[in-house]
Amino acid sequence: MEKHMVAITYRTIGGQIEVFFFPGPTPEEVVKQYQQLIGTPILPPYWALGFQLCRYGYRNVSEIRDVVERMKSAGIPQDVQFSDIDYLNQYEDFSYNNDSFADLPQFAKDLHNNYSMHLTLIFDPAIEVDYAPMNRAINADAKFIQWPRADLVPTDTQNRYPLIKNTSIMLGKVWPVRNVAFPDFLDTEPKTNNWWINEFMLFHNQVEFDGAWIDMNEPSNFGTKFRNSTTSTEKDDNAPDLECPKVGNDSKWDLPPYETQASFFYGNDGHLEGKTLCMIGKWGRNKYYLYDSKSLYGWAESFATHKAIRNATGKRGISISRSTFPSSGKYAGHWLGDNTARWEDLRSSVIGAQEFNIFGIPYVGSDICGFGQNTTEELCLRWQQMGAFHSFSRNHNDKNMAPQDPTRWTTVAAAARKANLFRYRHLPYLYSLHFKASLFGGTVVRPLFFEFPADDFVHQISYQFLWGSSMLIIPVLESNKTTVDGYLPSTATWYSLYDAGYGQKAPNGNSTFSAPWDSLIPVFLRAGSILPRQTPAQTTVLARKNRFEIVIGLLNDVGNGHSIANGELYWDDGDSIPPADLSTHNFHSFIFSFDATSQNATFIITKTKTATNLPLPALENIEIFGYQWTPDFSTATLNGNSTDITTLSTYNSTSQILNITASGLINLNNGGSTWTFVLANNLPIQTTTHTNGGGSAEKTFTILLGFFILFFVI
Ligand code: MIG
Repeated sequence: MEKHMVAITYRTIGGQIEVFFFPGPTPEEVVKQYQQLIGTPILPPYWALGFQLCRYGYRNVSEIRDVVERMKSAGIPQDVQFSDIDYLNQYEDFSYNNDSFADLPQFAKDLHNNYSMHLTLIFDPAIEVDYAPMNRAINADAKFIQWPRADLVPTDTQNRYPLIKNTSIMLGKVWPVRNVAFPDFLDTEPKTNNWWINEFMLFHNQVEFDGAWIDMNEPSNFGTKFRNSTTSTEKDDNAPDLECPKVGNDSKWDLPPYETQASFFYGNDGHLEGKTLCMIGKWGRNKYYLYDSKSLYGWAESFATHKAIRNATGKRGISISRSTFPSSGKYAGHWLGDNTARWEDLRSSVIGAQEFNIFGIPYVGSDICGFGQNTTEELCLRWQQMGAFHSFSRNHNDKNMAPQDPTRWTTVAAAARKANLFRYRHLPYLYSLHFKASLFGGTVVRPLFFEFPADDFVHQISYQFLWGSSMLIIPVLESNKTTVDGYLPSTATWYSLYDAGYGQKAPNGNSTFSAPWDSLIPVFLRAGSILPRQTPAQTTVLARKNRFEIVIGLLNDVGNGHSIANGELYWDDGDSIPPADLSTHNFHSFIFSFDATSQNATFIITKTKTATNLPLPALENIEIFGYQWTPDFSTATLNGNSTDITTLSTYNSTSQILNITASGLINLNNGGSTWTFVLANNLPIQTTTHTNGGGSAEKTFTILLGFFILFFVI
């Protein structure tokens, strides 16, 4: 590879810069080294890898019940249902609307008990200042972002609220009718976080939610008067706008000599305090100016909410945060924010998910079908197909937009069903990738150049990606297509895992791949890989009870006529809270290896760690691509004992797909730590014994006779 010179220019107006160099040398190693510094990513619960549905603007619970029911009737796997701020009573955290959402507590129970599903609710950081949670906060001495001195407090506004009138809390204006305060998640005491955790617990006693969606945590404020603006954003007199100091020494935080690039890009009204709080605000118990630390707000809220969701639910839980910072991935996942229902947004989401994997936040995805503006049937279909390959896979829609859940169009429903079923079948692999990232660091959804850094061509590829090292995805990202152009790195061999040429070798280099609406998008398995999979179901809770399966893409002719492949599986209960040191968590891990020659095939499973009280479904299906010999099913043995695979197993010499299937084939629960499965091939006929070149009937007879004699000898 060429060597490149890189130059970076920083213009600073304060602060402190720390520069770290990670030697790699491969990109994946750089990410792992980076995560040694910032922490490895959180392990999501297994259900959080299921498909999720949301929209802004559900009018009531029965509307949500309907969509969940429609998804189920359409057979589209779904694990999580969301409710946006619509559920709240007057947009106040830790409340729900007693009219339209009165049924929310029962709905949560029904999701769990009748659907095996989970519920994620939105929580905004801003707390309305005159209701019970604020009262408890004040009583607990919880802190909020505040003015650094009492003389800066706009007393007119402050005096409106008995609970806080003697405080220096900086009041903003977000969704609630009256003013709001922003919890001080950097409070070191940590009274604020304890109060936040307690609110989650109290609210969970009412509504049994499973996940937390933390939005607006940049922090976002609607009513901050722009300094040059004559117009006010003020909507009603009950909640005056925030105004930052504009003159004198106090103005230096909000009127520095240069502002951020982002504020310039925002246009004429773009200033540091625009749509957020004043930079003169302080938190960390009056220790840090927002000027220096504002970017940590979402991080700090993620840190607190990670604890809150676990304390409230007693389970692993998950949070999704809009604002993140390095090391946020240790506590939360991320959605890529408000996109628009446009093809360019679908495309940028493919890049966004790869970037957040590089940032150490692999639990990431976009608003499938697009958030803003009305989507189209075709865009939504292609987005569902692609989004099924992002770890956080959620369809989400803005308030006044037409419904876009996948059941809205029969074509999209069919495509989403198919894509989700494929995803669910391969979740044991996706989960293992997350498990490994949590244990050792690294990416889950991976750019091609991470796996093939020496292949110059892949450095230009943004719109394809991998799951780990073994599965390559080529999404369709343009309208009016029934094919997609893609590139398969030529230093590897690839088998199709999708409709066109399933199980067959795919051409290396640049090709045009078939991708009609009713097909999966092109997906390929890297030769030399073994992926664990599982028969899918409507939810992951149900799928986890199904049989395990294995798919093997053989790397042929590696030397001495061997064909080989390797893989692994990490498996736990998927829902318990793991210890801080994940390596001591209760989990199973297995290594798979496959080695075949013209003589026979040997598949070895080695258990490298055993969990207690965690029985696994049996492995009952092994599908092998690129198998070049005709196996003799009657010879199958497991740990030296004959095992009957003859009834359901198949081999196709044209496609070279070997499918070994038997009920109870490999019981992964029984004692040992190694399973060795051996299958002999039908040996080429020994021509020396047939000098007359006898016909095939004669050969079959000879072979049968041979077995017969063998049988007698035994
Ligand atoms: O002012 O909660 O990014 O996903 O639907 C918008 C309503 C507030 C922004 C989030 C979006 C969410 C919306 N929120």
